[in-house]
Amino acid sequence: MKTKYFFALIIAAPLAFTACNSEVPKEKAAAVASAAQQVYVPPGKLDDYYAFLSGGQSGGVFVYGIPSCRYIREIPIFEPRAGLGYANNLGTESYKRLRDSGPIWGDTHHPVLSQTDGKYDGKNLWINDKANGRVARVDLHTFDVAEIKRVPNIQGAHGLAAYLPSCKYVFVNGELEHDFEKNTTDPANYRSVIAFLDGQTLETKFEVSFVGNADIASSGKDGKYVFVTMYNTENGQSSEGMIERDRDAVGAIDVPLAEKLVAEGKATVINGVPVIDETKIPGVLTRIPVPKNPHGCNVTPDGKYVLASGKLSPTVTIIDAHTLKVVAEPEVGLGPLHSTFDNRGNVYTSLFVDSQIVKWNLEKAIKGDPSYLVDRVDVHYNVGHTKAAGADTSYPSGDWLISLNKLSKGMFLPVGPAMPESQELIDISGDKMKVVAAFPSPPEPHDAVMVSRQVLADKVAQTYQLPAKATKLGEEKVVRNGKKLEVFMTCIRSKFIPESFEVHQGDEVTIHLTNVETVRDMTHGLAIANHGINLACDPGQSQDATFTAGKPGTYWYYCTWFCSALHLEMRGRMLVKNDGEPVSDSLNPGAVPANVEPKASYE
Ligand code: K7E
Ligand code: CUA
Ligand code: CA
Repeated sequence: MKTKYFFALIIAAPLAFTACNSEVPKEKAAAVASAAQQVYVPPGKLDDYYAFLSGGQSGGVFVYGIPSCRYIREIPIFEPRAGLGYANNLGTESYKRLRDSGPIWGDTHHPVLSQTDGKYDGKNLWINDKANGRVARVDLHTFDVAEIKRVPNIQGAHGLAAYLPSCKYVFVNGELEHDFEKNTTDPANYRSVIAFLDGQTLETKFEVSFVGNADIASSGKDGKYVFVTMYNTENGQSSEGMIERDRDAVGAIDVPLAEKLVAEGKATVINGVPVIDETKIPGVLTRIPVPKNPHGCNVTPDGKYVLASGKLSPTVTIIDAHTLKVVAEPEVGLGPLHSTFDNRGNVYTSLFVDSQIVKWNLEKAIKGDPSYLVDRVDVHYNVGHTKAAGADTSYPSGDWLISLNKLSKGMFLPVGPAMPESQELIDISGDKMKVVAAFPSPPEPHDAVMVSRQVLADKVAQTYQLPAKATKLGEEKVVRNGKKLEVFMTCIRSKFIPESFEVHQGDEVTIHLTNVETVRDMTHGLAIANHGINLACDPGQSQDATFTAGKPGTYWYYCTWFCSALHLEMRGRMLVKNDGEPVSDSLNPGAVPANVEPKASYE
């Protein structure tokens, strides 16, 4: 598939196989060399795809380059990340946004990219927090969290998808049943909801409530139905109770009908949200019976079918996405969890129990052609989600597929009793699948989404736009108000201004730090010795740190990102005075000998 790095590999491959892999038999060595060539992206060259992996209990998203499998960055979302200056400090906006929405931990499962005309548009990435009923929006111009909102009435906000084709809503379904109306503990009152959120503001516009639960979500492509798998139609409260029935369901929600009912005032407002109770106003939710306890829910790229992966059944149920009739139920292997698509009519289903990806032909399976199974490949080990490039859009690319494996066993150097999760990259461009690489990740990716770098090429910002509240160079100041001190500070290579300020022990200090750099990547951090403060301030960004000044003495603040040859000199002093000692509000009190003006060189 990729030949552009062929020459580099001619040099690299023999080295690799004589030095480390002498046990690889000759015939295998050729296959390994060709796999290495496919994923080798020389330093300085860019990958073809961004892969966004949900972080699971790490609470954020990890960005990798494909095909090199190189880790590029982390986007912390539902958990403070002090090292990145994210939500780690009282003063930061990220802290307020996260705190206002609930606990400072989250469990991210399903990254979803925004689309226009059936293609990724590179604007937004949405992700759920299963643990605390929240959804976040990441702005892909900056790869930064733009919004986090609590979804009323939901527990276990699990399946997440964008309502297609418009993306005017993202919708999220509750996996965990509870009584959000009367707040009783009586299982007879348990409901779950599917919540429809404004794609930009994430305000919950309306919800559909029902008995049982919903697990994984996927949208039809024509603005009518959205689909969810439902494994607890029993409304069971024990694992036995949840597997009583032979068949559970795929739920199809008629969105235009739900909107109409809301507009007609047929919904009940619960905790500020109009809720259509499906037990009282039937018709909005159609249950399509499928084998017991289905998991993955995936609409085909052409929007014709929705597939429910069997999990406990070795089948995938194929449902006509318009008539809602089951058209086929092919057997694919043990523990089918999720399905994804290429551009040639094939489906790739993850098999958790078999530890395999199975490739099968959709039309053949529907026609009952016994040759519908095309290929299967072993993965390592116990695959959960699998996702092919572009598979959620109308135009899958058909080249790469990621297998997100729950266990890595002996794949990597042992690092104690716990081992990393593992992803494998599979070339699906040919008739046969080829596993070409494996890469570990922090815990615990559930799902991934890949977007071509071209989509984001002209979208990713070089710097932040200075916000209105930003301190301008030359307008730095110290403002004292009783026990509160505000320091309006700028930073640029290689200086903080002011380079010192005075304060009393116990005063509440807020530093408003603006990075006035205009060059990409010139991040400056602000750490304050012995005060637990670390900001990361990217070019054009303004960040606030609020803290209480410690016992009297000198505390240096310094830059935490190695930014220039004078990085180490990029520091200043917080001078904490004894009670009763006078404090100066001039910039840089006592910093330089009298009548010498501080003069900064910003080069
Ligand atoms: Cu998408 Cu892991 Cu939340 Cu399946 S879930 S594996
Ligand atoms: Cu600024 Cu280091
Ligand atoms: Ca069940």
